[in-house]
Amino acid sequence: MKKLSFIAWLTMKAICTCAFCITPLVSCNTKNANTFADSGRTQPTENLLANLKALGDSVGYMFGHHDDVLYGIGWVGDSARSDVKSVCGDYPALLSFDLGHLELGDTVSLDGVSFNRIREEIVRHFERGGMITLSWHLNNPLTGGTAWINDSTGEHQLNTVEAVLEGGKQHERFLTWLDRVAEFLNSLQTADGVRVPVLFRPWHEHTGSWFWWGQELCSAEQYKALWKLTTDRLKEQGVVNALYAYSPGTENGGNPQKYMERYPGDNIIDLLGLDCYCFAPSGDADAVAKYAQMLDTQLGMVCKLAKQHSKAVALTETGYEGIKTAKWWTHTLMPVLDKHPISYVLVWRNAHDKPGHFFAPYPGHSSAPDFVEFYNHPKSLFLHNVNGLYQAK
Ligand code: BMA
Repeated sequence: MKKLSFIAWLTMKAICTCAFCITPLVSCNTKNANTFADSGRTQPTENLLANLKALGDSVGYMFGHHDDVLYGIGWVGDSARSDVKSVCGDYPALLSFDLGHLELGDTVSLDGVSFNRIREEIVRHFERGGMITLSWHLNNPLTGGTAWINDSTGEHQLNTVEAVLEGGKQHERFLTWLDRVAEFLNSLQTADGVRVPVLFRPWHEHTGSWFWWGQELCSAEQYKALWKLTTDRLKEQGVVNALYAYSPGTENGGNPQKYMERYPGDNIIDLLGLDCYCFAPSGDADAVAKYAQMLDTQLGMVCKLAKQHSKAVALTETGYEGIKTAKWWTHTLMPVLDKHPISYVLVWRNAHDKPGHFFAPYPGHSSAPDFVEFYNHPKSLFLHNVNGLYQAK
């Protein structure tokens, strides 16, 4: 019932504000799909950005899930399957994937999925009208280790960022890593040659010190230079379909100066994000309430900054591992999201091979009925609510 009335409402919104055209996506594919905006990016990429900015302010927030269509609880590699869809009947509006190990020239990602499959799912989701975001848990080019800092090998003492910047001893190697990412982004095309716009979100959670690009492992200037090197190189390699997201963690404690301390600049970043998780391993109500409060403070700050800088804004990663309270979706997450003009909320993956490591419900999970309520909420947008993401307003 709700979906019918909601679509009517969305249509009205489209008529009133022209924010979201309900014409099918194909019309975008055939007409000005590969025309370019002044920025040098494709027009649909710029349209996506404009629509992201408008979304939060008007209709609501898209729901996203990492690796949603690749695997879930009790399955891996099935076709057209999604735990989210199995629970509520619709795909997430936003799908997220990770490029970790692409830099090595591997054919399979750090989470065991082939990059060919990831590419196929990206194109398929674009053709369904949905949005795609990409993270990158790349290895450490200095030590050969993972993206995560290994304390026992003394990695905390090393400055890998310095080593990959110009003049550093891993600079050349790092350029080849960036070129592999560029090649992948450039390969994201439909059969008709339409480039698929994506939101790229490298160097995330840099305010913590668990990745080699983290707070205590490089200076602010080096971190900003890393961003500039990345975006310059991707552009040089012909990438015209990427938007860029900045997504610190919550370590700033709600202080906007601290949030912006390592901001690479308005000319580089398109979307201000936030990675903020609910840590309550045994379902402790106080810990859950504390998360809601922190999320509220943080989103208030990030949304204000996004307005000041004319950027899109999103909750780029969140979730409650194992979702230990059955009403978490409508009692904890939703009331906070409703207060802030974000364009999307993304929850992390449902690992098929790591028991308990899941952030979206699956059929039979105790929070599944509550997730359906969240799905039925007018402000939460799933795939069928977002036609027109790549079209001009
Ligand atoms: C982390 C965990 C890891 C995974 C990584 C990249 O948060 O989910 O198991 O390898 O993200 O997807």
